[in-house]
Parts: sequence; C-alpha cells; structure tokens
Amino acid sequence: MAGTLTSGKIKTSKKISNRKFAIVVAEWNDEITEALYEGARNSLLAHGVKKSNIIRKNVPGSFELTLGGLWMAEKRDISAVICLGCVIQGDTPHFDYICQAVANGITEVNIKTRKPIIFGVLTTLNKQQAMDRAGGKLGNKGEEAALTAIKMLES
Ligand code: RBF
Repeated sequence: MAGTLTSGKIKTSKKISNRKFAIVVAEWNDEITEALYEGARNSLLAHGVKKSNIIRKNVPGSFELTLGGLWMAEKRDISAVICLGCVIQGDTPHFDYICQAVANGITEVNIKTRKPIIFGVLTTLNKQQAMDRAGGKLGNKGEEAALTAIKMLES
C-alpha cells in the first residue's frame, strides 16, 4: 500500500526480543488511540518482543505526549518510546497548536535522550480519517509506529 511502512525486510534479532519498549497513549479520542495501541502492541509481539518488555503509560492528551515520552525515555532500561495520539481538527485553531507542539516536542525528546521516540500521532480533519488509519481501510498507524521503533533499533 502506498504511504505505509511494511515489516518486509525486518529480520528480528535476539537483541530486539530483550529490549524494553514504552508505549505512551493519549486518552483524548480514546476510541482511536486504543486501536493504535493494540496495533503497536501486537506488532511488537509479532516481532518477538516479550510481553513483559512492553510498558504502557497513559497521558491525558496529545500535548502531554512530549513529557510522558521524556519520562519514559529517561528510564535507563527503556530502548525506545512509541507515542500515540489522535488530534482531530475542530472549529478553533487548537488543532494547529497541539500538532505543532507535539511534533516539535517529540523531536526534541529524540535529540535530548538520543533514543528513538516515535511520532505515532494522527492529525486528521475528521473522525473518519482517523478511523481509516487506526485499523481501518488505510491500515493501523500504531502498527507502523512500532515497526519504526524496531527499525531504528536495528539500524
Ligand atoms: N488532545 C488530543 O489528543 N486530541 C485532540 O483532538 C484534542 N483536541 C483539543 C481541543 C481543545 C479545544 C483543547 C483545549 C484540547 C484538546 N486536546 C486534544 C487536549 C490537549 O492535547 C491537552 O491534553 C490539553 O490542552 C491540556 O494540556
């Protein structure tokens, strides 16, 4: 599928099965973010990550993913952090502020901690676009975010 990340060439090593991953989940639009979480978790498990090596942390909204992600990344035993959220455009400019802030925030956490902090945030114009990307006709971006984390650790 165009525009999607596939696990095609990933040959999961023993190294990955012993790595610890944090998944930070925003509670706003939880119908969507729970589906993203399931996708990410199942993808990690499918690539050999142990259940006990997947740590979940909830935060209230996508804006809080930056700090939640930093807290997780600062833990020495965590190798990568997957941040999952869903921002849906409303009638006010909040959408732009939140999307910009979380994209910049997560970028900063990557640089500051030198660990892969994955941007798994849907930024959509409506709920249908979000559903299409959270296990719907366009796949599951949570799954892709987990694959990205694995690829970064394997690279
Ligand atoms: N958080 C999301 O994760 N997705 C949203 O679509 C979303 N929309 C918001 C719209 C408004 C008007 C406000 C005030 C907040 C919204 N938030 C959303 C919450 C935001 O990420 C954060 O949790 C709060 O602003 C508190 O810092």
